[in-house]
Amino acid sequence: MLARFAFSFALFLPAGAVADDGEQKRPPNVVVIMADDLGYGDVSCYGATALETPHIDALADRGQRFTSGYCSASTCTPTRFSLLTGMYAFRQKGTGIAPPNAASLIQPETVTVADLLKQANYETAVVGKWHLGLGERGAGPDWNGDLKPGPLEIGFDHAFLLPTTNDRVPQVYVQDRRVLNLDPADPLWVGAKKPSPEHPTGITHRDELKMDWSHGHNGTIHNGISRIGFYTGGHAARFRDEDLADRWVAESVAFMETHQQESPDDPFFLFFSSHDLHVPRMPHERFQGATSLGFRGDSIVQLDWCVGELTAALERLSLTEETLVVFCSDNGPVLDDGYKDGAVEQIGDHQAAGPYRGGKYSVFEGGVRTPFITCWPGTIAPGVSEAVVCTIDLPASLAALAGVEIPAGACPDSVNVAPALRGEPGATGREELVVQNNGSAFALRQGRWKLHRHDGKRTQNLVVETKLAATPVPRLALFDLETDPRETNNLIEERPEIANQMAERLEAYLSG
Ligand code: NG6
Ligand code: CA
Repeated sequence: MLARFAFSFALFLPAGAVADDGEQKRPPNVVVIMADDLGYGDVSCYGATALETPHIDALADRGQRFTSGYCSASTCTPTRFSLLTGMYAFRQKGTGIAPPNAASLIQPETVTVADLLKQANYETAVVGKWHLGLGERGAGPDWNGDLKPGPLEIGFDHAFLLPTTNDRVPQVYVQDRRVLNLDPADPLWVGAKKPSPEHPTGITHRDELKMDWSHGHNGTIHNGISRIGFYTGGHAARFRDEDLADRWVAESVAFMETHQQESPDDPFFLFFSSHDLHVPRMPHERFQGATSLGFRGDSIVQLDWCVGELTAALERLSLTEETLVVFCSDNGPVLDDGYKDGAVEQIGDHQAAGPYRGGKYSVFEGGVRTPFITCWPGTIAPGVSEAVVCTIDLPASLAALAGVEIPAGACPDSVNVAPALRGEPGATGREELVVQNNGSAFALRQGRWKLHRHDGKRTQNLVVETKLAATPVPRLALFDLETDPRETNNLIEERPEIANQMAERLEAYLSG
C-alpha cells in the first residue's frame, strides 16, 4: 500500500511558485494552529457566552469563519495523520489513538504537507503535541537515543514536541530527535506494565493526587497527576503541565524570529499543535479560575492567549499580511475524559458542541464539525463561509497556494479547497467528505445528506454534557443536515435510494 505513495521529487514544479491564480508571487507563510478536543461551541465567535476568546474571534473577524469546517476523525491520531499525509487514516492500519510506545505511523517515503511546502523553499517546524508515534516500526521509540523516524524524517526542519499526549507517559519534551535535558545517568524507561511492586501509581497513592482520575489514568504519577502507562527515570527532563502553553509559544516565536533573521526571503510553515484542552487540563496558575467552567474553560482561555501571542509575534515581525493562519481542532469536545476536573459539574448552559449532537469519539457532527478559521489580512476578505472544508485538505490546498504540484498517488484524499479557504465568492469546498471515529464508525457527508455506518453497536459521547457513556446506535443511519442538523431523525427507511447510493459510495472508500 505504502509503495503507492513513493515518489520522486523531480516530479515537482520548480520551487518558487506560480500561485494557482496564475500570478507570480511569494507564497504566504503558513501557521496552522490545531486545538485539542475543542468543540464547535467552545469559542465565542461560534456562540459561546460562558467565556471570551478575543484572539480567536479576531482571526474570525479578519478572515473566514467556516460553519462546515471539519476534522477528518473524532480522535486525535487519525485526524493528525490525515492532516499531514492528506490520506484518510482508515487506509492505513494502526492509525487509531497511539499508545505511549507507538512507532512512527508516517513512514519517511510518505509525502506530507511539510514535504510539499519544502519544495517551495519553506522552512518547516512542528511545535506541541505529536501523538503520531516515534521510532522504527517494530521497535518504537528509543527514549534514551535518537527518536527516529519522527517529524524530521517526514519534512519538518525543526520539532519541539510533547511526544504522545499529556495524559500518556512520559511527560518530557522532545527537541528534534532527542528528549530534552535527559541525564544519561537517569535513563528514561516507558512501558505498559508496572515496573516494580512498590512503584507509586494513581491506585496506590490516590489520596495524594492533586487531580483525581475518573477512568483509566491510574498509572505513574507525575506532577501530582496519574497518567496512562508507566515510566521511570528522566527526572531532569520532566515538565510541569502548567508550563506547556508558555513553552509552545516561546519555541514558536523563537522559530519565527530566527527564520526572519536568517532567511527573510523564504516563507515558513509552523504547525502549532496545542495540547489544550486535552486532559489532564492543568492550565498555568494565571489562567486557573479564569472562567466559571473549571479547568476545561480555563484551558480554552489559555489556548486563546496562545493564539494572541502568535498573532502578536507576526505583527511585530511585520508578517501579518504575508501569513495565512489556519485555526482548527483535532476532534470535538468531551467533558469527563478521565479526570475529575469539574468539567461536567461546572458546564452550566455552555454547549461545547454548539448546536450539534455528540462529541469526541462519535461521528455525529459534534465529534467532527469544529471551529475552522482562515485569516490572511489583505488577501482573504472577512466573512462567514458555508463551504465544506476539512483538515485533511490542507496538504492539497497549501501546495496549491505555494505553487507546488503533488506527485502522483500522494495525498490521495486531500482536496484543493484553497478558493474556499481564501473566501472566494461561490467557492463551495468539498462535494463529499468521509469522517471516522477511532476506527469502527464512519460517515459520509454529501451536501445536505449524511450517512453513518457504525460497525460497532454503540457510540461514545453522544450526550456531551454528561459522564462519558456508550449509547446503542443502528449500523446505518441517514440524516438530512439541512432540516435536522442535530441528527435525530434517521431517514434510512424513508429515503432508501439516497441511503443505498451513499452506503455503496462509503463502502467503496473503505475498501478502496
Ligand atoms: C482515551 C483516553 C482519553 C484520551 C483519548 C485520546 C482513557 C480511559 N481514555 O483512550 O483520556 O487520552 O484516549 O485522546 O484512557 S486524543 O484526543 O489524543 O485522541
Ligand atoms: Ca484530541
